[in-house]
Amino acid sequence: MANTWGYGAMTNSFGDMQNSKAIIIFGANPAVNHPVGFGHILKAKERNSAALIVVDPVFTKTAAKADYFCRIRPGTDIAFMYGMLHLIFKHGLEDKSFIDDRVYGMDLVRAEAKKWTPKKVEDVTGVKASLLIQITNVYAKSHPGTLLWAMGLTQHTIGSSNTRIAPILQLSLGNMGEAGGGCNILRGHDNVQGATDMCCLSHTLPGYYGLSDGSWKYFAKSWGVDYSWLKGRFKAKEWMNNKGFTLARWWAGVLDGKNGNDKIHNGGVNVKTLFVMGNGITSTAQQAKVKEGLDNLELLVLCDPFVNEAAVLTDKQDDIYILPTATQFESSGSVTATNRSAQWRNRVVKPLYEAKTDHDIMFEMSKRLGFFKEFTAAMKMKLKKDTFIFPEDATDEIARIIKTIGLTGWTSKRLKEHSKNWHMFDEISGRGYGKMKGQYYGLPWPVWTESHPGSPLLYDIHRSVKDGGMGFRNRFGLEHDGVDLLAGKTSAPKDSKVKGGYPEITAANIEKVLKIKLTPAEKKAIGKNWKVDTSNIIANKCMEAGVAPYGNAKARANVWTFPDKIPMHREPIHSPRQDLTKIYPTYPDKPNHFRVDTQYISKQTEKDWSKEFPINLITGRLVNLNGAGMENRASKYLAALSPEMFCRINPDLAGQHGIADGDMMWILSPEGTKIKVRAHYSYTVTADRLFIPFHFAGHFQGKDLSSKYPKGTKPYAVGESANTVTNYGYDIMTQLPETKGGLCQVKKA
Ligand SMILES: Nc1nc2c(c(=O)[nH]1)N[C@H]1C(S)=C(S)[C@@H](COP(=O)(O)OP(=O)(O)OC[C@H]3O[C@@H](n4cnc5c(=O)[nH]c(N)nc54)[C@H](O)[C@@H]3O)O[C@H]1N2
Ligand SMILES: Nc1nc2c(c(=O)[nH]1)N[C@H]1C(S)=C(S)[C@@H](COP(=O)(O)OP(=O)(O)OC[C@H]3O[C@@H](n4cnc5c(=O)[nH]c(N)nc54)[C@H](O)[C@@H]3O)O[C@H]1N2
Ligand SMILES: [Mo]
Repeated sequence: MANTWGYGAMTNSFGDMQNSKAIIIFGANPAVNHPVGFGHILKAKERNSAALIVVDPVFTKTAAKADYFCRIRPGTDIAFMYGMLHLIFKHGLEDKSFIDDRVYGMDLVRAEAKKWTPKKVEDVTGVKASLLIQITNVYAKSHPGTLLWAMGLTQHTIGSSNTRIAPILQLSLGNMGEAGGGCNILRGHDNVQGATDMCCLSHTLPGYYGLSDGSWKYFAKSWGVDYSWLKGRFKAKEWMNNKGFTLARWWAGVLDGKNGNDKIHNGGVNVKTLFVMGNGITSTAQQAKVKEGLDNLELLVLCDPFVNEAAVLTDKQDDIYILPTATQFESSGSVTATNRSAQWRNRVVKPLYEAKTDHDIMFEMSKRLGFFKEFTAAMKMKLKKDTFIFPEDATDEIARIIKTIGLTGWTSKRLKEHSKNWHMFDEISGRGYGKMKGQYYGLPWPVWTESHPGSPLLYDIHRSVKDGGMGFRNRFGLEHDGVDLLAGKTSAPKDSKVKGGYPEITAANIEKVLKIKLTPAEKKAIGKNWKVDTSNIIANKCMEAGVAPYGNAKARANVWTFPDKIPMHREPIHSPRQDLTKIYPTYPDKPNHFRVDTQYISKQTEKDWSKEFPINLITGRLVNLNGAGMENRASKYLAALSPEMFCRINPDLAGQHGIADGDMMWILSPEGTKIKVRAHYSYTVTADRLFIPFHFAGHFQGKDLSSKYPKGTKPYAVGESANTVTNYGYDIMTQLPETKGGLCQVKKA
């Protein structure tokens, strides 16, 4: 099961932040989690005197470098950003022509922002009105400003709304499509951007093609397999276009509504097998439920270079297989970075001992399950022989098929050339020198054609499409409720033959929009639209006309298909402010959310959770450990930096509970679960909140599971998983767990 927490990609890049005049960070701690990238932020501070504003419930190492620190209450960023928008509109600091030409629905935002006075924002977020006014002034008046976010915005029931309000703020100031501006979403894992782009997800096909008959047919053709064969892999046709379970809630699929768990919609059967490829499992919220899910599986397969601690957590005795898997150093291929650029990675050593690479495991599995031929058919199309070369032919298959995000130019040959010449590019602009001149490092997508240079800044109309320019994508029709959705007069990218906005390019409209004539041969070869045109005629003609194949439309501030058309503040399910849950209640319950009935309002109103559990629980990261932590806790030197699981607790709170610095303490959760951890006194947190890292496993609710590791595999550090006490709660669109918005109580152990 792949792992793609959070969403989005950087519109710009780390290097480009050196062009910023102001930097605002919401819910990210790059000094710890992106320490190399953070160097660029520090350079912007030194060279441009860029103001650094950090909005975080915890005083982090990033906050320590900030000019302004806003200690926000968890889950209230929407209120905070509306507060900024309130002041921006009130004082006329918005970019009016940008909004007029390039944004749809800002009027709704303006009306909502009007309600969020600094005083009201102070009450909801805990950030002083004077500080809000000060930072808004600095940020709105320093153009260009860049906005960064990461997991502090996404791991909430309103995470998807958070990821909309942030771009809205940037749009209001005309900070999109500008060097030094943009929304820079700091991605997580090595190649998590690539995993997202390939849609190792349960609700899309690769390249974000939707689950529709049209997409399946396009893929069947491109993969060289029969559509009817693909259809035959499903129980019935309807399941082809049905979202699957997510990583967050596969366990609900196993438990099938038993013991009071949420009901599932899975055709009358429950999940029986879990096949894990590169996830720690102890990194998932609600570990007691995860354990119950693991215990009830028929088969558990863990492909991992280490002993995946799912095997330690479960009481299941049989039918658990750990397949020794090779690491990145033992394999090669392309990976995608946080700024949409690719790198070619070379193998360092052959797989050690009996380890196999991930792809070899998949090939072997497909052989035994009887579909190796179909699985590899697309890779054989290039050589037109019954053979293929891995991974080159896989990369070229991706380049051939994925048009949506413009991967046509990502051929293995070009990617290798870029990685080999990585020193021939500028660190700020990404522009190449010498023989790499005219290209951008790693060909950040979209790379519309095989000779396109890549697009270092998304939505940048100051450069031509041929040089990486583009407007916003036309994706949702030409008008909505009578309002034109295409961009306005001054919005066409530089050198465009077509002025103003234009629709996405199809076989039907290409002649009219580009004012060209296709030859009969071209008419025969052209695909229906730019997304499925493997002839590349649409892309090539568009490049000649300086037109982005995906159109030039307005960005949508109003997303009429979502539960909240514009982002709305809604209190976390487990909120310390019961008074505010009445004014800003969570969503209605959502049946069949990725196949699982999901509770919102019924959970929020079940009782006043804050009476018993008054403390905000914040989970996050440490610099020496990663994710579920097994890889690093198995390193003697990294483990030594944090040898045991701990909690950062304010001495005032600790004092109230008789907990001395260094004492063992319990953290109790509304889930009825608890963990035993070491208290570390810290003023980085206030007395109403705790910070715990989520990188530990090997203890469960006070019990040491050390004896369950296979001989010789116990890591140097084990401890309680933070996720044993994270609370119920899932994002309304993506089902990401609310691991940054829960409640807890503390007790001396
Ligand atoms: N050393 C190290 N580096 C890593 C990783 C690692 O495990 N270790 N993991 C990688 C991965 S997978 C990812 S996704 C990235 C994640 O990178 P980050 O998102 O930076 O990671 P976190 O520390 O989880 O969370 C960031 C901050 O969000 C704050 N926060 C919590 N709730 C809220 C809120 O409601 N509002 C706001 N404004 N802030 C909030 C937390 O206090 C925390 O400081 O890091 C990557 N880099
Ligand atoms: N409470 C709380 N929970 C969180 C978060 C949080 O902030 N708070 N953050 C969430 C986020 S953003 C993320 S991304 C997840 C991260 O959580 P995980 O995805 O569980 O993170 P990792 O520990 O990196 O797990 C990767 C597993 O893959 C194995 N591995 C490494 N290389 C390879 C390889 O080449 N092939 C295979 N097959 N396996 C390999 C490792 O040994 C490890 O067991 O945690 C999430 N959980
Ligand atoms: Mo992540």
